[in-house]
This record gives sequence, C-alpha cells and structure tokens, in this order.
Amino acid sequence: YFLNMASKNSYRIASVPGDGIGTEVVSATIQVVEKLAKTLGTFKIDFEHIPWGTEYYKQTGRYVSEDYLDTLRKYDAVLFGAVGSPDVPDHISLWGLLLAIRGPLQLYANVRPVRTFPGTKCPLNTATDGIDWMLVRENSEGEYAGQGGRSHVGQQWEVATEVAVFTRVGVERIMRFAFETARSRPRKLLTVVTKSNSMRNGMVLWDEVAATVANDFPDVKWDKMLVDAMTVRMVAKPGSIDTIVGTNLHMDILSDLAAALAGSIGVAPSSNLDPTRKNPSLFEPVHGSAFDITGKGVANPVATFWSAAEMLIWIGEKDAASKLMGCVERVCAAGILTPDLGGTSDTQGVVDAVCLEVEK
Ligand code: GGG
Repeated sequence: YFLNMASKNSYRIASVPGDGIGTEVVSATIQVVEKLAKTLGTFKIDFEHIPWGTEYYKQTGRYVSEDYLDTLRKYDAVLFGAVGSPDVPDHISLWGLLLAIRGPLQLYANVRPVRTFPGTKCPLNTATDGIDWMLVRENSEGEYAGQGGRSHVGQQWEVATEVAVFTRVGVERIMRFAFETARSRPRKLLTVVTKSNSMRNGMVLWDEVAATVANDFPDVKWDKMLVDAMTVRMVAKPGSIDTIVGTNLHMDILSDLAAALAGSIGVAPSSNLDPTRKNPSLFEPVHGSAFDITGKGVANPVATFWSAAEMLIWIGEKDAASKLMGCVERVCAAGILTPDLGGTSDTQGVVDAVCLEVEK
C-alpha cells in the first residue's frame, strides 16, 4: 500500500482456486484479467494453476505440497479462491491450506475494503449513501496462533485451551499499518476494536500500543471500541465509521457483518499482505467455498474481481485495476447481478458483461 511499486510489466501469478465455488470465481476472474491485459496491451500476466485443496488432500494426505512455501515464493502474487469441504472437518482444511500460508509467509495485514456497489442495495436504511469502510485484520497471531491443546480427551473433565497470542512487535506493526491506511483515506478516521474489559492481557496490550502509535499520527482521529459495542455501531451508526483495526478473530467476524451490511458477502474482497514485500501477497474473496451453491453456476465473481484489482494495484498495475473496477461497477449499475444481490444473472453472465465492458 504505502510503497511505490515500480511496474515490471510481466507477472507470474499462482492461481490456487481451492474448494467449492473457489474454483468457479477464480476461473471467472482469470478470464476477466486476461481480457483486461490483452485489451490494454500494457502488461503481461500468466496465471499458473496450483491444485491444492480438498481433492489434493484426499489424494496425497496433505492440503499443499511439501515444498509449498518455496513454490509460492516463485510468484509475484497468489490469487486464492476458497477452502472448506463437507468431507473434511473445517479446522483441518483451514489449517491445511490458508492458515498454512498466511503465518509462514508473514502476510500479517489482511485488508478488507467494504463498499456498497452502484446498482446494489445496502440493507441499512440509516446509511443512505451506502457503506464505504476499510477493515484491517491482524492476520498472523492472536486467537489464530494455533496455541493450546486438549487433555483428558473424551472424559467428563476434558479440558481444551485456545490461547490468544499477542506480541508487541505483531500488534505494533498492524497498528502502524492501520494508522497509515486511515491516513491515506479522505476522512482520516480509525476505530481500534478490542475486548479489553474482559481480556486483560493481550487486549490491554492492544490499547497501550494504539495510544503510543497514535502519537505518530496526529492527523488521524481515532477512538477505541469494544467489539460487542462495535457490532451495534456498525448497524446503528454506519456513517460514524471509516477504517477499523482489530484482531484476527474479531475482524474475521466483523468483516462478514460489514460485507452483509454493504449488500452481500459476494462482493467483499481481501488482501493478505506482507507489507515488507519479502513474500508474495495473497488475494482472495472474503467468502468461503459455499458448497450449497457449488456447481450451480451462480456464485458471485465480484469479490474475486475486486481482489484481483487489489492484486493489480499491489504488483504495480494501478491503471489496469482502476479500469477493471470501473467496468465491474458499470456492470453492477446496469443490473447484471447474481442472485445474492437480487439479480438473475449467472456467474458467466457477469464475466461476459465485464469482458464486453473491458473491450469498450
Ligand atoms: N476465501 C476465503 C475462505 O476460503 N475462507 C474460509 C475461512 O473459513 N476463512 C477463515 C479466515 O479467513 O480466517
């Protein structure tokens, strides 16, 4: 975000569609981005398919290859679909694939913009202009650090612990990233979400770090909010919010709520960034594999289009990203929408409409 990326004009992207509708929305997005690159003629982009996911797990006993981190490091970025299958417990699939990438590649900043699209309806009648928020999720530690365990398994006094781990380095780097993000937006407004009344260690560290980092950003107006109260504020006073930062778990939950309030989780994108740029960053829709609609051809591809636009910005193709988002918005405004947004189009109908718009 805050580093000027010199465009190098030719990119290799790892395409990891994963499970369920992940395969449908990634395939839709590759069609659109290839059309964009061909039409503009200013850059070259190659998507290389990587078959990790539940089918791969069934065949090999692993969600990813043994050398998966080295494999990913060969690419400029990763375009990811979704993970999760009715055939495998969710904690096995999530830790086998997505969390196995985010942590080791130090993709610590998960950026989730949320906006009501032209032609789509924001279900909140209090937000007449719709929603335009930027959610920043700490993506490498906290409640998803994987610490904890079980003892006395199956016995009456079985104990399971899930330890939220917060480091000063981890909290400070995401806090700085969030303040920078807020500063880059017109309203320069940041809300730091915690639960520091009941969680008296890690969440208090968050409060302390926020207050310290804020000293370096006198131009950013910031406040603190407990996560439970924040859910009410998001519904009751959406206009009082701009950028939000919070922990891995809190923002996982709040970003789904935000997406639903904006219109549909089907349009919500997500960037998993290594802001140091030592590792390739990963771009994915917020939604999961959605097996209830898999194979029906009605998955909304817009969240993945937007994720790809964020990817284009990240790799240095800002103009291409603007063009792509302009085309997507015009298609939505024309009412070419999938059923989650109240429309009657299928996935390929949206792809075709965006491709036509790109060619104009
Ligand atoms: N495309 C995102 C995806 O597959 N999400 C599945 C999921 O459960 N994600 C949890 C997370 O983002 O931490």
